[in-house]
Amino acid sequence: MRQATLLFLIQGDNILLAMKKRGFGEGQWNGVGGKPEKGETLEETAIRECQEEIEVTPLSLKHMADLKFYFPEADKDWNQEVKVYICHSWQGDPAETEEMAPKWFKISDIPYEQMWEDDKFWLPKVLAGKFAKGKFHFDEDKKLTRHSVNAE
Ligand code: 6OG
Repeated sequence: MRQATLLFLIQGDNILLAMKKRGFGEGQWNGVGGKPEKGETLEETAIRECQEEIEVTPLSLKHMADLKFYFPEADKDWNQEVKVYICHSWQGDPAETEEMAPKWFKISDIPYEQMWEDDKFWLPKVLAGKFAKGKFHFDEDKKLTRHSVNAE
């Protein structure tokens, strides 16, 4: 399965989400991230994608979750294994780019209804400091049909 990264900046009680302006997940809030380029480690991918998508350079990353996403359309390359990172220190101020429009939210006020349906099942655990492992199956309409999450 192809790999991808997902990263959230955290500052105190706030989390930075970014509105995806195009491509997979368009119109939803999410962390920043994407697929590795040739020869890159996933941490390098997480840093590069953050620079490209919101013009911020992460200075420290904490690996907090491994998630597997499955879709019925085998031809579309949507199935992916995503490593989730949180970041508490970075350089630069989040800025809007062609791909993403960043915005700070209170952790108590995360807009789960405007995010991928899986997020409400694992992100609260990650934000409580747990390492989460999950599998999520979606249907043709990108609705979640079944899932399992373990967190410790
Ligand atoms: P590009 O295709 O734009 O990378 N991603 C997901 N994130 C969440 N929260 N839920 C999902 O459920 C996701 N599937 C993929 C990984 C896609 C970006 O979107 C994340 C990448 O950061 C299906 O290169």
